[in-house]
Amino acid sequence: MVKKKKQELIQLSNKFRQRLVEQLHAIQTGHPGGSLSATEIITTLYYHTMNVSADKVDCENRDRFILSKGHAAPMLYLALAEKGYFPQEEIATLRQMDSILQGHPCKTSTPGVELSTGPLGLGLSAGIGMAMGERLSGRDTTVYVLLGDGEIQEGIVWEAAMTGAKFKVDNCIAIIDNNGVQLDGTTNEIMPMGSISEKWEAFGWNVIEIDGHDVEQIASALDEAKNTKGVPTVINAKTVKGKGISFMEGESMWHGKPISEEEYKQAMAELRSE
Ligand SMILES: Cc1ncc(C[n+]2csc(CCOP(=O)(O)OP(=O)(O)O)c2C)c(N)n1
Ligand SMILES: [Mg+2]
Repeated sequence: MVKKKKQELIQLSNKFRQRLVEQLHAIQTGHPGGSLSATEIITTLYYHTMNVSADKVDCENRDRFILSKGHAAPMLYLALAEKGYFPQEEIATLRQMDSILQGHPCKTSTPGVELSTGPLGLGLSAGIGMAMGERLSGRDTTVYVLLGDGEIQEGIVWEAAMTGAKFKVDNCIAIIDNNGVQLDGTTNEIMPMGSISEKWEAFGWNVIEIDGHDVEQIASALDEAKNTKGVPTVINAKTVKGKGISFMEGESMWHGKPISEEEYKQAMAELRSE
């Protein structure tokens, strides 16, 4: 990756973090932790990897992104607004009645959202189906599905994993935001999963392990995944829940907690000094 692109992705990620904190503080609701762990992944997908454009929302040849961990919607909305899918002013309406930006992604309300999500576990099954449809249509498109590490405890994820391997769905790329934390504890406390990478390998997937906050590693893993044929790829991205804000990092409490005035000031000071 050229230096300029790397800088752009890092700066955008920081800008999105600041906007996220501003907005969630303003509305006193929403999910900061899982939005902050997914920041670089979503930014790199939209600003480096995916063939998508706000001018061509319905273009047949577009890549698809599914935010299976739908509670990280605020970060997705920031990336979509910046790309021009809807005016930036809409961000201020987040989670309000009749807003186009609901607490979880809604395909029929928000331009650029490819699948309504929120109930965890469903995105990969839908993504595998979409990717198979794309392949049948002869289009060279890729479907990217972002899952949480707590989310993959859902049984349907493993049905999708088996299906992806059986039908060699190499145009569907799964990314696990592996922050080690879920809603009210660590994944080890709630439901220990052992080695996530070994589990996916056992289900027949090509596995790439990366630091999910390093934009260069994310970009090259996504390239490698796209070039891997005959087998689906999952990127096991090690991340930190609440990344970038010291008092939120690794704390399940910040899965979905309102940001107080004092916390807001400290968070913004930390992000601005980066
Ligand atoms: C089927 C279902 N069960 C429970 C929930 C409530 N819920 C929302 S987020 C969450 C924790 C998710 O943890 P993880 O997948 O690790 O997400 P992240 O750490 O990235 O925020 C839970 C249990 C839900 N949305 N859907
Ligand atoms: Mg998690």
